[in-house]
Amino acid sequence: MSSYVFPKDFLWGGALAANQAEGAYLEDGKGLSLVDLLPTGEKRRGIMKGNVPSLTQLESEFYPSHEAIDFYHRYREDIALFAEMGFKALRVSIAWARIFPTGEDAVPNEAGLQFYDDLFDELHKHGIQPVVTLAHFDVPVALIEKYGSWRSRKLVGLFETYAKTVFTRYQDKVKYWMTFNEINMLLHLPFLGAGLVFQEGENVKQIQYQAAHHQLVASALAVKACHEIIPDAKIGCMLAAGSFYPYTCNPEDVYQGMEKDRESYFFIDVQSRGEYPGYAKRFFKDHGLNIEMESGDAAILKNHTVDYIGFSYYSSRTTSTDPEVVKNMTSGNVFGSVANPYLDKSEWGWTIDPKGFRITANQLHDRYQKPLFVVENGFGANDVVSPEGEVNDDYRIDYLKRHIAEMGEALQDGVEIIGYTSWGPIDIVSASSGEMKKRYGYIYVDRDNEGNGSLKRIKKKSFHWYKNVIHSDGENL
Ligand code: BGP
Repeated sequence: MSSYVFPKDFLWGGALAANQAEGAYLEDGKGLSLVDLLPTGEKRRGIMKGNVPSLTQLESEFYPSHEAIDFYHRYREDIALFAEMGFKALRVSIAWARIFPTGEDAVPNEAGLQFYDDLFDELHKHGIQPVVTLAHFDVPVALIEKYGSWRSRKLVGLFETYAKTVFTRYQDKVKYWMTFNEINMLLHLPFLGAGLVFQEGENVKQIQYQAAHHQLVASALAVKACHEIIPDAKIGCMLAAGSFYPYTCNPEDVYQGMEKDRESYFFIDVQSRGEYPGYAKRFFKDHGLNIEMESGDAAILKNHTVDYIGFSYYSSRTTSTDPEVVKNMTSGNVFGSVANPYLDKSEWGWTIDPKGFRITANQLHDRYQKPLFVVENGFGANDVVSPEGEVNDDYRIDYLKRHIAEMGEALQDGVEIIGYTSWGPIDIVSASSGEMKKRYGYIYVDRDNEGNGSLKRIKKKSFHWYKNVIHSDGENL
């Protein structure tokens, strides 16, 4: 394996989201958030797509995320373990509904603000930089009920107020920010990404792209506020990345691959280049979409572009125009990828493609010419604790090793990468399934889907491996 030495200031670490780790979902004045309503299992996918029968009905059930791994009360212990691995950065998200329980309260919830103050202090105590996402699949439920979430322009101002509140409060503690987690997820899982709920017969595309416009303006306004309030901070966007390969060299397949990539790049083109690309305008026209924009929007988007491109990378994707090939869909992905015969998959059907990581990083850098930040990458597996109390997750080490090696190659290709925060450094609730059993951590958490387990933390084999990677600046993989 490569013996590339990563830069000394490279931000090694891990990444979490509030709703998947904290638990305490109604504690200390927190309001309900959309992710608090998501069930586990079969029902979840339909709801994440916006087919929501009734919001109130969803409230009554128990989900693993309500208690999650109790990071809300145990973060000190967990951060000490991250520090032991040598983390330089921890990506977390702020739960909007901890700060503004209904999304439009006259004053923010002090207990919520205090929680993140304490969390950031604890990180700094260990020399760990917080990297903070403003919205990680997180909208206060009250705003979904009252305004239909991001379909309403009203959310732009409310989000701006929330962003300004946290920038002001944490200006001395947080220097790396991100606006919307995996902003392109809005097109694939619109309830998860933007709190969108569709009624029978509605024009889903129209609603999605209108909501996307609102998020893009809100994101630009957050960039503006961040630059004004914390001049030495960097604020980025966040893309669920992974390039599409054409299944064959048939130009139709190649063209379709380009179009599918653009479905995602569209968001980042606006956030990073500051304007709607021509292909998006054509798409709106061809589909009869009429996106309402206010007169000042173009200037807001143009003048407040992001400082870096944050992205998650788990898999590449493959596309085909041949109906016979399409029949053979890869299970478990939301991007409509067909199976790639050259690549293996995880138990959850996620394609494993380390080389694709280097390709994607190069493409993003070529396209935007801005620093990249790898804010998610990792391997979800159903880990088992041995009778000796050990978790021998060699498969995870193998996945990460191969991906980090390709990231080193990308750096040597001239791609500027600020850091690497692998997903779920401690086991947390899975976003796609809502379960505990899809685990990513270097640290095992004794908790199952039904809420049983002591919540005890156990270091996995990968814990010691990652520690060594960080200590050797990526040289010993
Ligand atoms: C990304 C999300 C995360 C996350 C991760 C892994 O899409 O930003 O929140 O959990 O994927 O996905 P999963 O938990 O479904 O395995």
